[in-house]
Amino acid sequence: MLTPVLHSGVICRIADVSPRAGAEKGPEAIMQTGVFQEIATKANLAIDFDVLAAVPATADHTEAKEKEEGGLVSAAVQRVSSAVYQHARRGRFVLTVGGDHSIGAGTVTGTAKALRDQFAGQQQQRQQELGVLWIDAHADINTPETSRSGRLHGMPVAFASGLAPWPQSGHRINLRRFVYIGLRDVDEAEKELIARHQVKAFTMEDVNRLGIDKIMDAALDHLGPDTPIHASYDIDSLDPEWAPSTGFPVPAGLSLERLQESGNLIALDLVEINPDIVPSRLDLTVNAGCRLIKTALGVE
Ligand SMILES: [Mn+2]
Repeated sequence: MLTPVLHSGVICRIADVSPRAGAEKGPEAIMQTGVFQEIATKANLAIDFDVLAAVPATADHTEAKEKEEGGLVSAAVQRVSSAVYQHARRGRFVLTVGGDHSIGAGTVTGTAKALRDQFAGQQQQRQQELGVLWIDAHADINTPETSRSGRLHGMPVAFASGLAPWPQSGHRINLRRFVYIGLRDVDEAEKELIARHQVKAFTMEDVNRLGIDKIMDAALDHLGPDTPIHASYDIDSLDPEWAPSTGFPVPAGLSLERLQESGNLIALDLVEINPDIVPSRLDLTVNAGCRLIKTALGVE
């Protein structure tokens, strides 16, 4: 079994890669709490920090400007992908703090490719194929054709899986090794894509009904034993608007305890911490984020 021993980990801190102001402040807010010093001490971890370039937000929404930004975001996501790949390839646990969820297309493709290269030619096929947990109120699986908003942070799953043309096949994630947890607000076109590709999906309603431990067990069961897992966690899944009964800010409703206990977690993204949307809730959101990071790394 693949055990992600945390000899060292790496924090990729990414400012906003999309033309939407606010989320670029999330990583800084998390860093300032000192949570990483705490983790390093308690878990005796060597943590490296990697700051990845971002795309500056702009208020200019002309068509030409948006096209230019699309190109910049795409280039930034590719940089994220190769940075995550480099770290994961060395067997490091990679935590990426965003920034907006566009980066998810980069992070999961980075680990997917790293595993394939790391275990190439070996018998244990399960270890070669990444499992992905997408913990989010939204499905983020629109393609550029189906998206109504045109926003790239609603499309990372489509790009990462090849539903939208982007990564080389060696980087693509497999939608049969992919599980949604916490869905709440899914477009019709997305529902169709999820059904057509038989993607396993648990809604927030499922979580509220059965509890996160049962849902997580079912998700891990679906991915199969010995499957290395990358969790991509959108903090907006904790927002009371989307998850009213999870008791925000303590994310008991979407906790990662069970996942950590499985020993299969190799990477985590924490995205969309956006102080500008609800400034008064910043501390709560940041605390919830820190708590998730600690849980994922098994630090009390
Ligand atoms: Mn998302």
